[in-house]
Amino acid sequence: MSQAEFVVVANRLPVDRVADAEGDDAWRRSPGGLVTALEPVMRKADGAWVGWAGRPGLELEPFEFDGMHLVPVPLSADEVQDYYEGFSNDTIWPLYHDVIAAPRFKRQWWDAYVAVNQRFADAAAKAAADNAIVWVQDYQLQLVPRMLRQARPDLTIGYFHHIPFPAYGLYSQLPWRRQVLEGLLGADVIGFQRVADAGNFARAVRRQLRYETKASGIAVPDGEGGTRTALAKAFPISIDADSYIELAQRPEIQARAAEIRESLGNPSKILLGVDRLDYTKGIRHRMKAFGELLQDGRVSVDDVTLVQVASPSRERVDAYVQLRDEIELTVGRINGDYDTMGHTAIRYLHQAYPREEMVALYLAADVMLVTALRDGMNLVAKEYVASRVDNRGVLVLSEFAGAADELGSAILVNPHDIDGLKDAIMRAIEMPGSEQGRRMRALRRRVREHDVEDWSQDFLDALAVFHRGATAVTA
Ligand code: GDG
Repeated sequence: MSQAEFVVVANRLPVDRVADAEGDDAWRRSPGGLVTALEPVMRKADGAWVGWAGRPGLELEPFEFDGMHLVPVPLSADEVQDYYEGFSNDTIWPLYHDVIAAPRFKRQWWDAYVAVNQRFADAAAKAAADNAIVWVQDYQLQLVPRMLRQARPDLTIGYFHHIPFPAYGLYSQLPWRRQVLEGLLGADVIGFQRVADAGNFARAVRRQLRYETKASGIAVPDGEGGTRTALAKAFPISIDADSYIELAQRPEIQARAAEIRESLGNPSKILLGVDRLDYTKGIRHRMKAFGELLQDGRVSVDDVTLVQVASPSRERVDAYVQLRDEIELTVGRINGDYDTMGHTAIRYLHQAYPREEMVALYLAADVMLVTALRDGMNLVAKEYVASRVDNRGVLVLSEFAGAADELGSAILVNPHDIDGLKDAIMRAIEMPGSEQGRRMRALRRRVREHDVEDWSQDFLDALAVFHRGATAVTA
């Protein structure tokens, strides 16, 4: 395979290995938002995508799929445990989400993280043409920018961080705090979801490394006695709004939404939560508030149902096993106390659904509950808003989700304040249509004006300033 002018490096390749009709292995494009965001750029720039194929032990040569050059990085079963489930999802994930769960610091996990990051960096260095642009994605690969710069000083390197960057007091717990900062600073542009995340990062750099920062610029030693400037800035991610609008306008999806309401016994209000089953999403807080509203008699199962889609996630990490048990116990208790033969309090679905069904659910829901305790952005909030082509429905949104910076016309809540959350849910249930319309129009305007294509374009424009090559990459 020839070398590419534009290279994306992410933990996962944008494809899943599935069985085809004959039972043989085949590839299928994965439905994720990142693929949608980067696909147009990849096609235009004839780019390559470096990532893990999702199966331990699988060793594959680079291959072409659906017009994309894919470069698989192999991971052994032990590496999946130590680098991915361990360091990425049991150290960094809880630490960066304000230690909602306790991060575990294990030296063996760190060693695997370093070794695997080096393998990703080597693969990217091999795939990239002279002066190419490389865009590294997310917290599993924080060391790649520096490793890549050391191997290939000609490259222009961007990094986008999809999750929060924590306050210094928390970040400083990390035994490898300096190495991670140095790893990230190998990039020319380091993108964050919120202005506050970029601020936390700059503060950590000042405190730990004593580098000077000015506005978004950070003076990083260039190894030759001088400095180069790295840019650390917010680039809030978004969704492909048009595709949600298109789905929401399809008659069969609208019919499905009506069918969903019907099958729930036509309650007057449907509340909806859609999350990966993750302790950062505040699913327990949401259920506690709803359970108390039932207990207080402020709502009744005859009128109001909560639908909670909790898609399976990280099922081999202990904290997630525990969380699932707790949530399922809570659902069982609330339903046991309040269900009637005809109506249920919480319709709990530990399943993943096709996008069409998600949009039907968004259309069926009068109130969307996004009560994350900490969340980089939260795309579900934006998907709900984009889908409401009828300008109806109410978004209740945690101020601890990045989306709150843009979606100020939602009902903003502090999910730790259960009384406040209960009042917000009541306000949403009782909100007159005219106010729903006013708020929803403002929310939809924002999501349509700033979609995922703007996000990648803004990031790549910032990166282009550092580019030494002849051609710029455009989204
Ligand atoms: C990370 C950050 C940041 C969920 N269940 C199903 C399903 N989903 C889709 C949603 C949405 C996506 O998964 C989840 O994105 P979120 O943004 O809500 O959350 P994370 O997975 O934690 O994502 C987050 C994001 O990266 C992007 O930067 O916003 O803060 O944590 O698109 O719709 N999709 C389908 N079936 C399901 O059952 N089809």
